[in-house]
Amino acid sequence: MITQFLASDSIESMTLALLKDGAVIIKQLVGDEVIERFNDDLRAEFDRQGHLFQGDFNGYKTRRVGAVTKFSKEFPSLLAHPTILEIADAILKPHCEVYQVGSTTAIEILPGEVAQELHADDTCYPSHLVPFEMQISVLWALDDFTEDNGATCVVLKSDPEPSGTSGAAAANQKAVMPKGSVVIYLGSTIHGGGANNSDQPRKALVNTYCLGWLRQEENQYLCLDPKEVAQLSDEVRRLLGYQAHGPYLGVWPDDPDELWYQT
Ligand SMILES: O=C(O)CCC(=O)C(=O)O
Repeated sequence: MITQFLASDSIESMTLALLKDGAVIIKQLVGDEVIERFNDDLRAEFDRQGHLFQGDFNGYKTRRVGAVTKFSKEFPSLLAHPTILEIADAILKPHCEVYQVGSTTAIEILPGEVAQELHADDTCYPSHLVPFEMQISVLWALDDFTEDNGATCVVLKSDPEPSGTSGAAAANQKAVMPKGSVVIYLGSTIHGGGANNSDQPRKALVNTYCLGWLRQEENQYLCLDPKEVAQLSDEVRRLLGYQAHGPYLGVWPDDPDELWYQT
């Protein structure tokens, strides 16, 4: 079973379980009002462009919206949620100066969708070359996730795949959780969207945080207009990649941090 935590539990216990099992759930980390505002922000985009990203991997009864910061004023409160950032600090900061957002994707799995191919998110990098995690994924439930509506399927590292099992059957756990909860998984954790055998859509928002010296999976500099970036808080701008990594990577002449490195 994916270990479930409450927001009041210690970050250390969540991080240890995440490293051991590959995935943890934090129940109802944000209230329904946050999720409702976020769902309202996304509805028009799911309907307008969600079908454009259908295919063998994403599914043919699933709608997706990328560049989520562009479409939602509520999203930064999830992206920079203090509990999430404390966990990202613990997993990623030992391997970089600063980490950054890798990708932002809203996913609506419609009734009748089949289970997604199982995969690890860090296959966008040559992750086999390093002995540590390069990214984490944080998937927020925008609806209640149930046994049959497409809850994310996860292969727990602590619960090895039984011999002879492959494909969807190898995903031994489902992230069943109420709306407003999150399932956090490591970049190397095998997982996939579940089959939706219910009569209602299942909505989620997944974003990754990756080491600051990596190329971002989704190009935030092209996703967002500079005027939109200017509206964001300093913290969110930095998370989106608008900061240098140490003194030598991603530098620019007007970098406000430049002096910091000279002291
Ligand atoms: O929708 C989900 O539950 C997971 C989606 C996913 O893993 C992906 O598309 O990479």
